[in-house]
Amino acid sequence: MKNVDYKLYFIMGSINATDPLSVLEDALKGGITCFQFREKGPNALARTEKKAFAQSCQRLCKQYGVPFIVNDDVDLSIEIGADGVHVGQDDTDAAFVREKIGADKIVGVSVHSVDEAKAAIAAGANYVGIGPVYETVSKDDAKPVAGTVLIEKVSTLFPELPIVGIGGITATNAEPVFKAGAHGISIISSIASAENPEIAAKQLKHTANQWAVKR
Ligand code: 3NM
Repeated sequence: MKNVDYKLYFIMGSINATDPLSVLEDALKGGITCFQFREKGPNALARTEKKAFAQSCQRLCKQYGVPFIVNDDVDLSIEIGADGVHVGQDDTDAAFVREKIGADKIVGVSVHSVDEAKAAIAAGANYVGIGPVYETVSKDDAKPVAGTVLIEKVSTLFPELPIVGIGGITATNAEPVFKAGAHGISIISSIASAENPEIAAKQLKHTANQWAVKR
């Protein structure tokens, strides 16, 4: 999977919306460019239910030609033929993920320092996620708000490495994330909790198109 467009990267699990499949379809209609299936937390689905829900999300993404990336669950990603896997620092080791899913798939890693970014590149990551840029309500164990400083450092040191900013990003506060050097913005609540997810995605896409540097 080369040339993935990370500009508007939507993340969702079943706990993030009352009707998650319709939210995902609306988000796809609104122009999201990448999707991460993140089934985490105390009320998250497991086993067959998780797989069935993942496959429903995957079908929708295929319909719209949008890459479908699984958070952390390497076995599930292989079983259903997902386009990639995203891992955090406390999840499965990124080099192991790359070895298991192969060279053609996408590996994404959440990083919180230049050293972690270097290690992610060495492990074969295709992109890194950096956050939380702003206050987030969607991740219980989120690190303290970090702003855009690390995005700027990593993009200066590794200009070829796609970076997505994450945490509390909305259409009105996304500009500094792109200006710091991010290729894209990763979003849960400003799409999943929006009154109209399609319009929310369209507004975010408009902002992203306005500020994303042409590469
Ligand atoms: N990871 P929202 S913040 C999944 O900082 C996730 O690594 C983060 O959701 C990190 O757009 C986060 O609702 C939640 O703030 C992002």
